[in-house]
Amino acid sequence: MTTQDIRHDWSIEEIQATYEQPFPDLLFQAQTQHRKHFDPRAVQRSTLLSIKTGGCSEDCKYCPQSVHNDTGLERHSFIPVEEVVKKAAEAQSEGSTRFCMGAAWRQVKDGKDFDHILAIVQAVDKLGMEVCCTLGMLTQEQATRLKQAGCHSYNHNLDTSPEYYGDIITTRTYEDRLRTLNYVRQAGIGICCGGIIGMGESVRDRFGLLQQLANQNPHPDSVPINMLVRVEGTPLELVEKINPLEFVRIIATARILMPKSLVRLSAGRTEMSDEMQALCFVAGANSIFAGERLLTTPNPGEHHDDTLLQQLGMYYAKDTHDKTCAKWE
Ligand code: SAM
Ligand code: DTB
Ligand code: SF4
Repeated sequence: MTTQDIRHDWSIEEIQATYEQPFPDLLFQAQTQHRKHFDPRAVQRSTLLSIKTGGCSEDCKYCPQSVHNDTGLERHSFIPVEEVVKKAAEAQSEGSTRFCMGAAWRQVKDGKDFDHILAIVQAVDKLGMEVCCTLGMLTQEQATRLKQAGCHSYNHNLDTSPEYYGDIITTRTYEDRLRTLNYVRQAGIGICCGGIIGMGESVRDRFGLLQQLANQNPHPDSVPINMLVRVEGTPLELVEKINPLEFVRIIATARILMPKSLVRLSAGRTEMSDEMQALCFVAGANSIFAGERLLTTPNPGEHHDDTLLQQLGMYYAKDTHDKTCAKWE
């Protein structure tokens, strides 16, 4: 295998060979890449907030917010700007450098809802935090307006391989996702793009997802790797839980394929042991979602995370742009 760091031409066979190495070799390779580009002790901290909850028309089989899934989730329309700013300021005082706001939409519609989003983005940007949004599909013009309002990053996941995608979502296509990602890139907004592991996909599907992510040029700035949160009332409620070591291997492979991207250990941490999370950090994960809640499901919470990082001799990155703390270059 070639050792050139940044590549966009990974074949499935190369990804498989990377992933299947003996565990010590895989972790050594991942750590080596990680240490070239990042402080291995620093973890970037993001806080999530659902600003419009439930009632989404898409049929994503994993999602508690889809109208197609009977999860008993309470719907909420928009949170007022002042309330969002208050929550963002709290997150900042707890050590988060990025505030990520999610809306349960298939796509953004122009008009008063989008104007409200733009006002929120401007207000959170003024706090000096990185603003991230995840709102569903966008047009080029909407992406440009988000950028102008101060949106730093846009989360839009590919979720799984192109081959397995249709088993999980039928109301939109892989191409729809790629199109929005292109608009976001064109607008000069950072890309946050990853997927979900543990939805009943094959290991080859996981390689397919990693290939799609790593062959984007440039690589996504951040890559959220979610472990499925099996929510009651979704069609994936009873799917088998993924083997923790397979998950760690995926994190390590993502780190090797995308050496300069933030690899975010995202949903599913309440079901991970501290030991599993520690292995993920050693494998190259260097970002988490903090707080008691993700969008609608529980997350370990500040106290647990602070204690864990302390035990590991690790710390939160003070500023994603602080080169002594997050990125070394
Ligand atoms: N509606 C927008 C969209 O789908 O792009 C934004 C919000 S959506 C909840 C953001 C991401 O959360 C999804 O792309 C999916 O990867 C992740 N997600 C949703 N439900 C999840 C679950 N039960 N477990 C793990 N990740 C989940
Ligand atoms: C991402 O990849 N994971 C976050 C964020 N992007 C928006 C969302 C996880 C959601 C988990 C299910 C929930 O809490 O509703
Ligand atoms: Fe959930 Fe987003 Fe899918 Fe809607 S588009 S069902 S909010 S993941």
